[in-house]
Amino acid sequence: MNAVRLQCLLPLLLALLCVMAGPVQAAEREKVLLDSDMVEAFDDGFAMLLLAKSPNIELVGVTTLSGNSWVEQGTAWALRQLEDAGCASVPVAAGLEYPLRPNRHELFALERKFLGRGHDLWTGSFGLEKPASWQAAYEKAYGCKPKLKPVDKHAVNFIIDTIRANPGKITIAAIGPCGNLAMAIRMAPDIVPLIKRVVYMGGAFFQPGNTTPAAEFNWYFDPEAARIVVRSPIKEQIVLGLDVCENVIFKREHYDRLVKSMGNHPMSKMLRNSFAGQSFEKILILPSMSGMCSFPRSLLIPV
Ligand SMILES: [Ca+2]
Repeated sequence: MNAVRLQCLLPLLLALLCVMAGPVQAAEREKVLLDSDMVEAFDDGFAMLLLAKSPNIELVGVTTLSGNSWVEQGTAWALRQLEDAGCASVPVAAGLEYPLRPNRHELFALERKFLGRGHDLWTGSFGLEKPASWQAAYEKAYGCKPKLKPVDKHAVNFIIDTIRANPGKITIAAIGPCGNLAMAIRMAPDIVPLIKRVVYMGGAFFQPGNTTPAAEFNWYFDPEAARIVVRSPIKEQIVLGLDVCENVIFKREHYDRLVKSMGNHPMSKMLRNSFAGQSFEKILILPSMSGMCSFPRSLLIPV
């Protein structure tokens, strides 16, 4: 399951960096808002840190919501990873706890029974116990009190305010379900023409889904939200579905090299924990990660 989720992230990063490549001066760094169902030292965690550390990008904020994790967990993990990476100044705003459709969590098992299962057994927050708070999630994960805290603003309002304050300047990397962005558009439709672009990890177009035989996890988690956002007249939307993402593999040799290079960095233990277990041995030994440098451009599907 881990390999599949990680595959979903690497081409997105490449696409972001490609889209934003060019003669960018240090003073004109591309402003990116990352909207994520955050995990620890894995796909979305790597995305956040790469964006936070990229010299061409200004990561203006990280907004979290439930999906691969509960929003409480994702918020805790975002804060801890930014702290460990020396990026404590990046604001984190916590967002939606549930998909837009009422009682969606209760119906997940039933839907899967009738629709069938995809090749990824990961069920995210559909199958996890909900923490009492982001602080509780943090203390359970790290055994101590958090040093950082999220901003005192809901993620939906953070998105609205950030877009309005930077008209035409913000790229949104939507690498989780689309609930935060959908709510922002519903609450403040004036932001739609002010968004520079949205780059999604979502959907499966010409291949089977990973959660059901037809559906990819992010958009299956909250299909109403995805519909609202994708159908909004945003200037530029780039969708990287499973068709792109599952061509990109993170192999054991890449993991070993990464762990070695990290030495005793605080995130080294986090990384080892994320990749521990049978799933790595069984699934991650797959075709070369070099695919991330040669994935077919035709699969960057404009909508
Ligand atoms: Ca994600």
